[in-house]
Amino acid sequence: MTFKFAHIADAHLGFEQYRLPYRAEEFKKAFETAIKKAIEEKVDFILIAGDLFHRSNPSPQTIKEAIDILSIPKEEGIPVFAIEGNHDRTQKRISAYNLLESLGLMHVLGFSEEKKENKYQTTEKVNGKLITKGVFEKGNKSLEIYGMKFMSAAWFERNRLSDYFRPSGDAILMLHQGIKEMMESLKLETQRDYFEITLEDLPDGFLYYAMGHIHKRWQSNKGLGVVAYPGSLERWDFGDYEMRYRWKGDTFIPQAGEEKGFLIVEDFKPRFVKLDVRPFYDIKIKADEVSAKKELKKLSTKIPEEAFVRVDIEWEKPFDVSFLHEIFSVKYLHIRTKFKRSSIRTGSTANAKDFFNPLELKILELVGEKEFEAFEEVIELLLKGSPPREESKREEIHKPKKEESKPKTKEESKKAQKPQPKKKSDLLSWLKGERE
Ligand SMILES: [Mn+2]
Repeated sequence: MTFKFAHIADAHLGFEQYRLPYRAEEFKKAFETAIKKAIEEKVDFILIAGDLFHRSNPSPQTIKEAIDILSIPKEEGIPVFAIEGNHDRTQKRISAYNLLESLGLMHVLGFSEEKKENKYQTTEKVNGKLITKGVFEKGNKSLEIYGMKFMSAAWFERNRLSDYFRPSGDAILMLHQGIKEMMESLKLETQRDYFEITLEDLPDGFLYYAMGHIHKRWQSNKGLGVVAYPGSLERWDFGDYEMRYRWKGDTFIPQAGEEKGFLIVEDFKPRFVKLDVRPFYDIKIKADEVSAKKELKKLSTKIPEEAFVRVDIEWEKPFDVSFLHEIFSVKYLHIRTKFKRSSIRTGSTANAKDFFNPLELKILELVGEKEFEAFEEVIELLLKGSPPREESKREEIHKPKKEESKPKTKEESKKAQKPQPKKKSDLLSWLKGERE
């Protein structure tokens, strides 16, 4: 008799991608479909490896969606084991997961403040900490399911997984972390430095490492165990494309991306189950207006209407790209341009670093990505960033201007006009909380 389970990660319920409410609906649908397919597969249990929710404080509607969907396996008597991800963990004592646990819809694994003892959970003290693990019995076989919510790199500097997670029999370990070897092999556009551990850091002796966090599929081995990431259920961004078209001087080279879905694991061997999700197309072209128009028009016939499309146009001279909206009758179109401009003053190249302070540069970088989701981050930066700026301004205003009337030489005024970038350390020290 073998164990059969579903391994789902990064459902991100409540994520209004590109601020489109219907995308949250689609993320919900994907999760619902995954759960239903898992039940059709007659799994023994379901693992949710973090980021079930997009935020740690999901809206009542999003919580209701989770309740409705997780009620399906509950009615079937299929237990769900879960850990919190970086998106939905909370520093508060009770998270949305604990709420779902109280409703009997899931079993939360990992460090715990209370002893949980029931049919599917047991708690033990390891290294001075209470750790709740899952237990699943089938016939005369027993399986342990260990897990831990997302932990920062700082935690891994002080702790080793093997200090806390030591299997005593057949066991699974569920984590929401990035693994260095994975990040190096995937060459991602985003999430590039999202790793806290290496394969080496994974504790020995587990038969299956059920991973979440990185939104792409990946698989490796650790001892006799399999290390697997199912990836996110829905497409995360245009780097997570279904199809990519790269311009090779005179023609587009198509490159198929990955399918999205989750894993059905039988006898600790994962098998991918595909979900039909909204297609993302990523197009890049470097051409003048006439060729770009012609080639993109040709290409557009290959792209389904329901697709999300990103077009990158690059050329030596700027031109109007509004024709793209006529060419592509798709659900969502994101245009990015990279045009060379003739420099106003010859012999000098403008460098953003000369004009903006580090805070402004960071915000420009975030906002420059038109598809950016970092609104809160920007607001936080602005809020955090404003006091020192305000202070220095105020200082200027209140300072008696002694030398105001003194005429300046050409050289001096030139110097004065050139914005002085702030010390590099300013923003960094503040983000680290080193403000006085
Ligand atoms: Mn995630």
